[in-house]
Order: sequence, then C-alpha cells, then structure tokens
Amino acid sequence: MPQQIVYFLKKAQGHISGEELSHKFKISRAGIWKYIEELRRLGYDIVAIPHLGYRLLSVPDKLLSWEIDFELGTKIIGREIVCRGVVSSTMDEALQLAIQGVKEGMVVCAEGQTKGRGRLGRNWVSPKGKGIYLSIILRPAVSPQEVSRLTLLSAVAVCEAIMKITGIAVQIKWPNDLLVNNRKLGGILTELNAEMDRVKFVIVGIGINVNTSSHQLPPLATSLKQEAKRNFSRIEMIQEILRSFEKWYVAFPSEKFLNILERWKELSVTLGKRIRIVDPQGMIEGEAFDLDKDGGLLIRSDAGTILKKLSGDVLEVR
Ligand code: BT5
Repeated sequence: MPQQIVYFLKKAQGHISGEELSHKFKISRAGIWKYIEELRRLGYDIVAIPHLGYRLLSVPDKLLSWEIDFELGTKIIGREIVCRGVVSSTMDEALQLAIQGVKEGMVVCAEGQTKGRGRLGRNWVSPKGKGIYLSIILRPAVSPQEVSRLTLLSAVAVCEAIMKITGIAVQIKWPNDLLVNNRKLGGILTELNAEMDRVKFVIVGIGINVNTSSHQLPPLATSLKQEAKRNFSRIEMIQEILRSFEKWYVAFPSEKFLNILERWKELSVTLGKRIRIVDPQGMIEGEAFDLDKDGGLLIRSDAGTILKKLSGDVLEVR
C-alpha cells in the first residue's frame, strides 16, 4: 500500500487531499496518515498543508524495489527486484535465488557489500549507500563457450546507460573494466552454472562507483561524483542500466550479436594499443588489433603470430 500511495503522489500535479487518497485507496483518512508517516520514516519528504493535502517533495537516496520498478518499462530484466541492505556479495544472494529456480531477469541489488568480489577472487570495494552493486540472473539458451559474450554485452549496456544519464564518456577496457579518463569506474563479473554443453544460469554482476569519494576507493579508481563534481540518483542509474541491458539482451542470441561486437569496438580503449597480457599460461606482448566473435582478444605478437586470449589482465605498454 505505501508504494501505491507514492506512485499516486508522484503522478499527481500539485497537492492531493487526504479525502481523495482515502477515496482512491478505500481506507480511512487516519489510515492514509499512518502510511504517510511510514513513508516519512523511510525518508520520503511529504508535506501536508491544511485544506490542500499532501505533496511529495523528494524521494530518499535508498534502494527501494518499488522506486526501481516505477515506470521501468522492461519485460524481462528487473521484472522482479530484490533490494538488500549490506550483504556479503550480491553474487551469493543471486546464486541462492537462481538455485531456487527464480525466473530469468531477476535483479538483486544491495546498499553495500562486505565481500564484494571481482575476478579470480579479487576484492571489490563496496562502501554502503554510495555505489551500485547488483547482480542479474539470466537463463540464456547458449553453450558455456558463448557465455563470455555476455560480459561484452553487459559492458556495452552499462556504458551506454551511464553515458545517457551523466553525459560522461565511459570506455571499455578488455574484458570487463569500465574506465573514465583511464581510471576504473566499474567492473563486470560473469559467473555461470553449467553442465558440459548446457548453461543452467548465468549471474552478471555489475559494480559502479557512483557517489563514492576518492578516499573510499583504490588508487586507480574513480567515481561519477569525482568526474562530474555532483551526486547522481542511483535509482535512475539502475533503471537505465536495466533498460539498456534488456535492449541488448534481446539481440544476444541472434546474428544481431554482431551489433554488440561493433558497439563494443567503438567503446573500446584496448583495441589498437600495444599491450601486455598476463594469464596463468604466462605473459605476451603485442598489438591488440581486434575482437573475435566470441569476445576473445586478438593480439599480433612482435614475432608476427596472431594469438587469441579469452581471459587475462591487460596492461597498456608504450
Ligand atoms: C571486476 O573485477 O572489475 C568485477 C567487479 C564486479 C563487482 C560487482 S558488484 C556487484 C557484484 N557482486 C560482487 O561481489 N561483485 C559484483 P576485476 O577485473 O577482477 O577487478 C578487481 C580489481 O579492481 C581489484 O583487484 C582492485 O584493484 C580494483 N577495485 C576494487 N574495488 C574497486 C572499485 N570499487 N572501483 C574501482 N576499482 C576497484
């Protein structure tokens, strides 16, 4: 009920009387007052003026599922949203839900993480109330070998969403880093649960530094606040990410995936650069000249051989 009152106040022009609300929701005016108080406790700024009624002035900077759901407009991604306080990792929360068999597109987000993770067990710094930490559960009809494509798709979708909301130019460093002015703004983590030839589910984790201050972040990181010198609404940003994700996800299984590859290349900071790449097999140096259809990075080594890498950490060299 409180969320329906919020929706009604949001859509209203001007004030809404207690009587109108009481009539609309078929509860007493005292009942309406109780819900308004509940909303105020959640941080909604609602004024009540005698003879005029209630008016919503501002919404809290909190991750509330009904705020994300409001006019979201997606059909798959974010149809169900779970918002948590501080968790160990949204990947773990999403994993439990995926095992229970929840529908594709369910989103888990959290205010903070105590054990946020990156690839290879690395740490993801996740201060409370500042960033976006979310995981999306997907059940794509693809083979395990094709899943790395989802990392590319996610990076493109998130980049476009951030650019649309903030106007800040974001670039992708292969395979999963989101950079602004060569500093790390966010990262994507793709984890999968699969049998030999069949994916059961994939969880895409997205971490973005939004209103995070520099002292809360590792040395080579940045946040949207640091770049733009102002705060952003995490709710608006999450909504746009989910919309953008859905737009690209619909194209994922078809030949339209080539469009994702093309867009990735346009946003890439890695292609055309001389790089050093380190993975468990060792280290190679050369020019990163293209991206293969499966998301592999194509490198021309100094000896002239062409190598493909599906994972690893890229270091730019001059
Ligand atoms: C990533 O890993 O970049 C993937 C990060 C994914 C985080 C999301 S948050 C929601 C979901 N739940 C999780 O538990 N994880 C996902 P990787 O490429 O391995 O980068 C990790 C490295 O980035 C660390 O070793 C640090 O050097 C750096 N780092 C850590 N926290 C950072 C931050 N907040 N901003 C920028 N860089 C960071």
